[in-house]
Amino acid sequence: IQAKRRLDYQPPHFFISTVDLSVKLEDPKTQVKSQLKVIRNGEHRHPLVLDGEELPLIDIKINANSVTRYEQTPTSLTLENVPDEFYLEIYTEIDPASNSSLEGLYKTENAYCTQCEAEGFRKITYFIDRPDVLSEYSVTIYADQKAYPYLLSNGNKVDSGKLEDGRHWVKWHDPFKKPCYLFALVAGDFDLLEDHFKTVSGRKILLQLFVDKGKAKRGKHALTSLKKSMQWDEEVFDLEYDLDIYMVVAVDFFNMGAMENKGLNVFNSKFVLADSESATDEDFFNIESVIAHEYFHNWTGNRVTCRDWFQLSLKEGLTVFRDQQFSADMSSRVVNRIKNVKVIREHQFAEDASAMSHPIRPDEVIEMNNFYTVTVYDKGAEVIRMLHTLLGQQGFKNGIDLYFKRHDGQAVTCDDFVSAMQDANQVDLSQFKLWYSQSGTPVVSVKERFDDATGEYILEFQQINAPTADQQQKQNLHIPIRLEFMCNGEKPSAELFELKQGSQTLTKSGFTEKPTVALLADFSAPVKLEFDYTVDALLKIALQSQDGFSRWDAGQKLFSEYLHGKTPAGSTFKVSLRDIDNLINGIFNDKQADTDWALLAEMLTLPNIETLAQQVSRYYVVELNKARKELESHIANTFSANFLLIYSESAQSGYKYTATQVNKRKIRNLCLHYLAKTDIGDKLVSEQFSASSNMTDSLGALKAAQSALLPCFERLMSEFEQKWADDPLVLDKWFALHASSEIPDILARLDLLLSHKQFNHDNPNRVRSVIGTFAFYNPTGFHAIDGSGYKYIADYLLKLDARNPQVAARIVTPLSQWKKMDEARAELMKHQLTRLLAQPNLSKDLYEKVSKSLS
Ligand code: BAL
Ligand code: ZN
Repeated sequence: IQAKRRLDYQPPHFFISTVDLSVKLEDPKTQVKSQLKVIRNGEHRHPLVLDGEELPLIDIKINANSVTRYEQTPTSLTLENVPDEFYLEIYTEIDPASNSSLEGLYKTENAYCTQCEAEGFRKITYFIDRPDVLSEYSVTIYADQKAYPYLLSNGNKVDSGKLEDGRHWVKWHDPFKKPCYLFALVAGDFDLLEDHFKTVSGRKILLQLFVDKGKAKRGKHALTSLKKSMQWDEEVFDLEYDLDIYMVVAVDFFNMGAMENKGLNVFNSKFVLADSESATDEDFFNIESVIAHEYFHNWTGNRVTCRDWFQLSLKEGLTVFRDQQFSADMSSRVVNRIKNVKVIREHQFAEDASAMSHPIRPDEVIEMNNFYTVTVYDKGAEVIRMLHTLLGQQGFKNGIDLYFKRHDGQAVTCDDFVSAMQDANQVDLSQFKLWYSQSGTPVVSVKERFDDATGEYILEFQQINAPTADQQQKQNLHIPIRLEFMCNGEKPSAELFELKQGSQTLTKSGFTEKPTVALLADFSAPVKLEFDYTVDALLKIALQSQDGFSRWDAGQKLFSEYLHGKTPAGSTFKVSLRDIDNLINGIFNDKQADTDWALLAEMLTLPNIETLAQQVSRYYVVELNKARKELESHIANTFSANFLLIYSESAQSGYKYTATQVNKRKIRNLCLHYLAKTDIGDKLVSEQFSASSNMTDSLGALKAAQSALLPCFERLMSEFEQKWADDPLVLDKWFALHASSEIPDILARLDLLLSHKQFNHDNPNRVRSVIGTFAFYNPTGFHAIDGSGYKYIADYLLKLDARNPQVAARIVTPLSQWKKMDEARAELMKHQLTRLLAQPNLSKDLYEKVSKSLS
């Protein structure tokens, strides 16, 4: 299996200016006829090579004449000596019902739909399947009218008609040129919700949301979110929607979260459907954020797209940054920042520490689907955020304006993006650009000195860019570091320090006493910080900093050091239980009005075990988990009166998805989480569960019961199961809670879940809720010392890989992160990886991840 390299990029030999597709949907044979206008790019004699995966070819014509001389392989179709400009007609037949990979055109329980990013279009028809080939599409869809009343594709509906045999057809035309990965087709019977959005220039856009029959009520929040997104992008980035119609379809079988196809987004129903009874506040939040993300792609991704897939972060990093800014504006900036940073520290740092380490713009790829990663997406967004920090909002906006002025309608590179930022601001970003090419998590190590006599305070910074699995040589990066200086009795002062060299000093003078410094405020760069904080300094930052993020971060540091001190990993400095008590006392005394409930909840939450694992070179899973549980129990019992008081103060009736209500539910469920670990736990949790009429509080009760191993857990879980027996999307929460339970017979429990009547091995949401949750979020079960957890996952992946390689390759991630484990576990994990690698016909997806993790 061959890797593709970024530096091997060559422009395409041919362009395709127009595509006229006709798709006749039928089982088992769907006919796909495509007429392409092909134009040679420059002067050369290369053959036309089209991509196609396992496509039965029925006929092929050039300028209406059948072609007999061509070369067909399982992945390509080659035509020699073609004219410089011609019409190519290709007729293939495919079987969407048997396509379990959910890539290309596939059939779900009651609808046909497509997923073409990254390279799925080649499973529908032969094409030059790369993002720098932009074409104007016309699409005609034929299907049975009764079963498939809605036939949808990109752009505007231009014609439709009925046929005699109960079938009908609809023709679509998309006036915007696009790469084939943005093509979409959907056919089905849905409930339709409609609304309108009036753009800043006064155009009226029709918004349509298609959901499963009977689910219309659950679609309202998504539609509202869409309108908010459209308005925000006009207000913040001057970006207006371009077509007259915007459609969103929710489907149950979907590999990703959602897909930004031009004018026709396809969504995993999990990111569309919500009402208070069936969805949590977190679901509501995620829907708003994913709807925004896909909408924002219309400019950052669709109007300006990627030249090649190595540039994926061009659109994803930027669009994640935009959706994060949007979410921050819709709710709390600091709580959103904490949420983003948790993802980086928990998942992205882990990826960097693994064999899959790669820069946000990768250099080598075997299977592109493996690079839709936290590095490309979330670290990519951090890189954009650093640009925003360095250039300021206006400078950043000027860069964006220039980017669209230069590149609208083009397929471009990350370099083009940085050039626009650079030219619009007349700054030199050449060193900054290394963030695109260099992988790994930089360590910024800082030492402080204070001269009593002169009042000078000196910070010595050092950046350490250690080799990673994919790159031995590293260079110094341009790292923006926000700092806050705190002195007794004075207003804290903040500043931005730009670390560019290996070692660099910052000298401040005029202090009458040694200041307390909070480093990396707002997590201004995706780095790990090393600094010999004292416990007192951390307590001061946690309780007095002006910056909510720094307060939270200092508290997390105290919790983390305390916990590592309880394991053989040890800690860099001693934090005692008294220090923890002082911290929590301080947090409670500091509690302010309503708006701070969410931050208070964050401050009182211990770092999760996955994040803790990334802070040390060896992950002592059992010891760390035990220490974490004991600390939670200590906090719960020491501060039970405080928790109980807030628990009752934050009670509320009714449900609305508003910031005030959400924040109250958040703190209240956090209190319940701790109170569950006290002697009133079982009673309180049962009461909340019975009284709750919304999913946030019901799930809060179940999670509290699970975490505290309460006797009521099993009973409440079976009540929940009965109530939601016919709602698989809700049952996913139930599946996941069981799969993450730290019970001795967990594998038997998993077997039961897999044989549940609502479980479906072909539905990625179900598979992720059981198998994914166990592998990622059941530390003691997955890492059982006899290796049974690893074997269970490997056994499942061996079966899953044949059906859905993309999902299999995601779930193998925890197994591939064996390097942090003790020798015994590492060996057991490698043994399972070796078993996987020995499997004949292993997918490219799994092969790439497994082989890298073993090399
Ligand atoms: N482009 C794939 C899905 C997303 O990032 O929006
Ligand atoms: Zn995206």
